[in-house]
Amino acid sequence: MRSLALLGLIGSVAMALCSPAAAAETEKKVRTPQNDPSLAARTEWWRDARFGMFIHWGLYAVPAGYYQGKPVGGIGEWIMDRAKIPIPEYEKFAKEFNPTKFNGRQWARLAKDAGMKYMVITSKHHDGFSMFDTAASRYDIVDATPYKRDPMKELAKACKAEGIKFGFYHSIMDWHHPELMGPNVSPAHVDRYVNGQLKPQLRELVTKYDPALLWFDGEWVGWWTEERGHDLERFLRALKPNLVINNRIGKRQLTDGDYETPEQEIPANALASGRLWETCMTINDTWGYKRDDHNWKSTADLTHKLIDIASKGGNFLLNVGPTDTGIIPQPSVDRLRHMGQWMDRNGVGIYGTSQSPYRKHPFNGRCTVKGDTLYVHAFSWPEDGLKLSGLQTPVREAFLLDGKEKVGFRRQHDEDGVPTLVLEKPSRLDPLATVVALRLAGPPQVVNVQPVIRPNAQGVIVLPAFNAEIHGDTARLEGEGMNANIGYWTNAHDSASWNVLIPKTGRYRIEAEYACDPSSDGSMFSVVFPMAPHPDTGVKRSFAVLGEVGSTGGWQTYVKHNMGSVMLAGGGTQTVRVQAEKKPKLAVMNLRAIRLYPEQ
Ligand code: FHN
Repeated sequence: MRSLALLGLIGSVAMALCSPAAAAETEKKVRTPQNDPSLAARTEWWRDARFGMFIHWGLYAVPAGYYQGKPVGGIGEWIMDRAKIPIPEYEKFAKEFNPTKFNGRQWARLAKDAGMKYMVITSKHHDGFSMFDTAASRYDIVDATPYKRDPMKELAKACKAEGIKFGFYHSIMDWHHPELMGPNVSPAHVDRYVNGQLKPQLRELVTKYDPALLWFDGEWVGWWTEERGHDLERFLRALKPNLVINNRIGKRQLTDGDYETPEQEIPANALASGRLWETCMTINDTWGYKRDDHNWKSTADLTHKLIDIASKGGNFLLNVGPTDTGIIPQPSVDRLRHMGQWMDRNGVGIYGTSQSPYRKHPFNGRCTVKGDTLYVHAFSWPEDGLKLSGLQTPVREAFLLDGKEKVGFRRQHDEDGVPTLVLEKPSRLDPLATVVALRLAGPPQVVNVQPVIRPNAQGVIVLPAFNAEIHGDTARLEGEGMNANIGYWTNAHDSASWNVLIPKTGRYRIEAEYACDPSSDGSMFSVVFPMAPHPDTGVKRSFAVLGEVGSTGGWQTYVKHNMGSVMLAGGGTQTVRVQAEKKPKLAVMNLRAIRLYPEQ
């Protein structure tokens, strides 16, 4: 009853917020569930869902990556642009589009079997072709193809039957309107498109198919403005107040829509702004079907991505690109079914969970949280036990989510005196990820400890990427173990740091192991060491060793770059930091490790 009453309260607050003054107020602020009760209420199902199916399906599935007998590079749904296909030529694909093998119930059932709780399908992509029956254009699947049926009606009904929330992807940019192309689009043309097609079609989508979510895209065009985005959002909220809408309805500002949409990438941490977010990703390399794209991600990789995203409080919208006959490629089906079997056993550790208390996990895996339960998702398990350093809350019991086998545990302190829970290796591990539920004495409290790095047997101090504390929203860890690197370092203000024990004062040669693609014009960085405070003023001091990043031939072609030797003060633990000293064209570098070699 409490939650119903709460919902009632939020519902009434939501109505109050729909007044013009309140709407104007909302448009100006960073909107999060914490500061916007109506956003919290309408996104409750979405935040619980965590996992959804993205579908890019349209005329581009007919050429499937080829035009005039030649392969066309890039993502399949961009073939009209990449191959510079004139509109009349592209329209001819409609006469070949006849998805007789389409079965909406099969697609909805696949999403359900995969453990996905919602589906977002292209009602209209940038090519301007409408995949639903619309009165606003004859360039649609019913009027322009031999199929003559509306698959969206069938799919919406099937999703409802399978308990899958249904949503549309709708492109603002529209290549079927030449008047909207080029640098000087007149506002009158935009008004005619918005009032003559965009809004009428969105009204049709909302009133005929009752979607729970609208996923906008193509908002980057110059003629689409922040104000037009707010106007469109007001229009839609008036049609259906509890519609979940992404940030691409505007210009991807923190004040646009209900959530952020990182694409083909996973943020390093939960978003500092507190905004909801969803990573959308292809299962191979293309959104729309391409007959020659066989670069399928492994099920383990996809499952680890889902877990990583959930551990940061995000959603995973994983894409499939059906063929022009209406078939979802078998490699996609196989992966989704395999993920679904894992979700059947372990979905409790994903659905409705919130972000991990760890900023950096002290083991190869991730955590999620629900109330007093900490879910430990282990990608591998050391023979001598999985160490959860920093967990302060007492553990009542530990068991495998899959089969409820009890998991033994003991408490100890690690070599830095940090309280550590050691989980004994279970009798069997899940090849995708083994999940242990820890029932705690209360909500999990952890000390986000960073391991102290000591010299190895040869006296060398190795600062690897996987042990770094990464600061900022763009740079993030890629890969696992010693092959991991700090990548996506596109913001020069991001940095990485390590806690290091330098046992004695001495001279050390510094080496950086990094990679940098020729497409990025390299960068400058520094390795910063603390110094003793100024003897008179006590002011904290540090010194930096500069390094230059040149092209190494590729983002995964690593070199060991000698940065020279310096005297380092020994004694206690100190923080060593790597930071950019020049704004990169693309990214600072991919950093695998910093090494400090003692010199006699
Ligand atoms: O240009 C589109 C692309 O075709 C695809 O739809 C992705 C997935 O959301 N979004 C845009 C690229 O950012």
